Amino acid sequence: MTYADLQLELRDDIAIVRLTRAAKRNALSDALILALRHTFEALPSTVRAAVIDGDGPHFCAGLDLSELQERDAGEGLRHSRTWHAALDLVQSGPVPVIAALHGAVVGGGLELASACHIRVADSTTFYALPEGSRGIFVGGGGSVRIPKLIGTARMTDMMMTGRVYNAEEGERVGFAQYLVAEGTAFDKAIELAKRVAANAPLTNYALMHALPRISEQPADHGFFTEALMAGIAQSAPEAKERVKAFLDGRAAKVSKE
Ligand code: 1HE
Repeated sequence: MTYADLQLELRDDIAIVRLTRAAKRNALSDALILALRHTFEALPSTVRAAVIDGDGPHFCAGLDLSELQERDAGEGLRHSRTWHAALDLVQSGPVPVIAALHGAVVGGGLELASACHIRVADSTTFYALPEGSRGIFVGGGGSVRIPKLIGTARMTDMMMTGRVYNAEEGERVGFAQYLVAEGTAFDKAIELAKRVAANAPLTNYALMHALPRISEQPADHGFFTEALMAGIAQSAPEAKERVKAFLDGRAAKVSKE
């Protein structure tokens, strides 16, 4: 399947999903949201991790505002749910996803980045939620995901005052886990994706599906769910082999280099 504004490239077991609508700053049209959804639904089973990247000077300018004009309330609600369905497949789909950020990561672009598991930002990155000044609200899961990264107070401030965070500030408050030099976010994302892809699939599954649930459970439930997940993970043959490899001196030690 090919799409006008999205490219899928496979490099061994890494999928590279690239927004290719640079002339419109990778603004997310309905067609592009659908393309994202279909791409993550149909990733080949050989893929172990994915990287999302954007062509041109900006990662993503958010919702395609030219499509907003004609919707009534019911259509707006259904439209928001199409974003939820697509971004849920990024967050809870087949594989861990790493966002390679640069330039504008704004509005729905920030919602897309927030659905990824790891965010790598280069020094040109900036984050904003212009929904506040456009008279609208987030609709792509931002009110659920963004407070988990930076807290409700910071998100409220961003939307009420139009505050823009630069790359350093964005890393400090928790938008990105990695901050790298200009033009190097993609390479760093690929490097990380290779490491993620080398994990036992059940470990990645636990991190994508168990950890977010556990962190929202009351402690007593969380401890129990953790114990269930730990029991399942360590009983897998791959876990036994990896532990044996370490004990036999065949696996890498933890190193601060
Ligand atoms: C767009 C969009 C867009 C650019 N929808 N067409 N998002 C926003 O409110 C952000 C709006 N965009 C901007 O503030 C700026 O475009 C950027 C800071 C991202 C980039 O600036 P710059 O100077 O590099 O580009 P530009 O000249 O502003 O834009 C280039 C073209 O892209 C131009 O079209 P052209 O035909 O005149 O060349 C722009 O109109 C077009 N463009 N951004 C449509 N967003 C699920 S709810 C989510 C709610 C939201 O995401 S609201 C926030 C929307």
